Amino acid sequence: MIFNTEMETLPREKMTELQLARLKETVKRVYERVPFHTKAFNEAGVKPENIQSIEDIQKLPFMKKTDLRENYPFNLFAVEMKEVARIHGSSGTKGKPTVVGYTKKDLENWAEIVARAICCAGGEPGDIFHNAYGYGLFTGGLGLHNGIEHMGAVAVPVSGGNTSRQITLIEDFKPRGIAATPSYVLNIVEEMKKQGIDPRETSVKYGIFGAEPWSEEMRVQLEQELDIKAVDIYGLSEVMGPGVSIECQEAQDGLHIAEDHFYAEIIDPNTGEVLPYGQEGELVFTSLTKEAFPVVRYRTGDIASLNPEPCKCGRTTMRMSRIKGRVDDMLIIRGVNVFPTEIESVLLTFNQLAPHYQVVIERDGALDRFEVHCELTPAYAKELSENDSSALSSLVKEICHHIKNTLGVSVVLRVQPPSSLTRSEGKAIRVVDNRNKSQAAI
Ligand code: DLL
Repeated sequence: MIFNTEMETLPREKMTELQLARLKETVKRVYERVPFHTKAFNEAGVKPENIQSIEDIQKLPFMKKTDLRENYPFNLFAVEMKEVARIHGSSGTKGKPTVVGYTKKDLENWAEIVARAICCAGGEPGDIFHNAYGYGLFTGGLGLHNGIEHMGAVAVPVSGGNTSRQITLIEDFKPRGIAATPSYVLNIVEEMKKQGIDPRETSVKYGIFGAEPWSEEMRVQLEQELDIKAVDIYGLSEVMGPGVSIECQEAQDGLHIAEDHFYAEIIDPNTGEVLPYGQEGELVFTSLTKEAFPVVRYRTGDIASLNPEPCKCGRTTMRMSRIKGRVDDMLIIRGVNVFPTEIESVLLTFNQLAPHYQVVIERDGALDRFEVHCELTPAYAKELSENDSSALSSLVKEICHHIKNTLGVSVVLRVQPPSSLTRSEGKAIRVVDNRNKSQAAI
């Protein structure tokens, strides 16, 4: 059963027509109700009536994360507080938290968007669904939760953490679906193996993984380890939360955007110029139906590309590529741009390595030193301890060589014993920047 099939299969012209009508309403709403937008529109010399075609969106000014921080907590809300039904936000590890609000109608729309997303991933009404995204200000837990209930599945609101209890509940409740960050699922898998449980033998058939960048190689690993279909779900609190886009289980080839609610653009992050389909750049979203917290051309900081071609699953909605990384998390290693996911892709081709890693940047005199910390699998560590240790140095050489060949950069590789890197319960910290002793969560 697929929710709102009509919206997912509209011909492109019809979708554009709908988007334009909703865009006009949104633009009018923010211009009339939110002083921040009135000022920004006036400065850009644009009025709501100047939006006559969907391309006219390019006349509108961008919004950035700093605008949310500067208007903390509620100055970007477009409704009075008595109309707000819920608040979410970011954890604020990089400064003040950012706060977003939802009216009852926003929450209903979001529940429907997520219900559609779960169906897209292979979910069916009646499924028991293990939701291991964190509940709280973070949108992952409650966002998924309302969608699970809305589609007629059974929500198990386990949240993140307490991994052995998660395993007991999976064993006892026998869920068909599971949602968590990919890094936390790996953590659950590892714990299952420690307990002598074969992760391939559980009841789980599909996984909805996201909230952090992950690679195609990681998908292969998760699908094999758990014998499931794994799909990528994307979203951000500023735009709504999880469900802005999701892969379909049929094609697993790009994430279908809920285009009736969100308009996507790709821009050159340096110039702000809109880029053609297929070209990689920064993802920008405009909300089309949100009441409490509409966003206009919000710069997500995430790198992706767009594909308007209909999908083999039958949906006609625009697809975005998997997120390569965040603009802020791009590593510039001696002039070469590298994202942690690209390093992940290389590491995961070595079956001697466990799928846990971290990039650590150290100050080395005047230069930056990039270290990649990774771990051996327990099986390979055991094999090594029984054989000669020169095998380890040849493995390190081979991995470094592979990184150099594929990404064009030299890194210092630190291969560590099993279970030595910190495990995540939510979003993994992939980059540790020790130059200023500050940590960046991605
Ligand atoms: O992470 C919402 C979410 C919850 C998405 C559960 C998916 C599942 P925020 O905490 O506001 O919201 O963080 C948003 O996380 O701008 C991306 O940088 C990153 N992100 C989210 N999903 C993906 C994904 C939630 N599938 C930020 N792939 C976004 C890569 C992702 N990065």
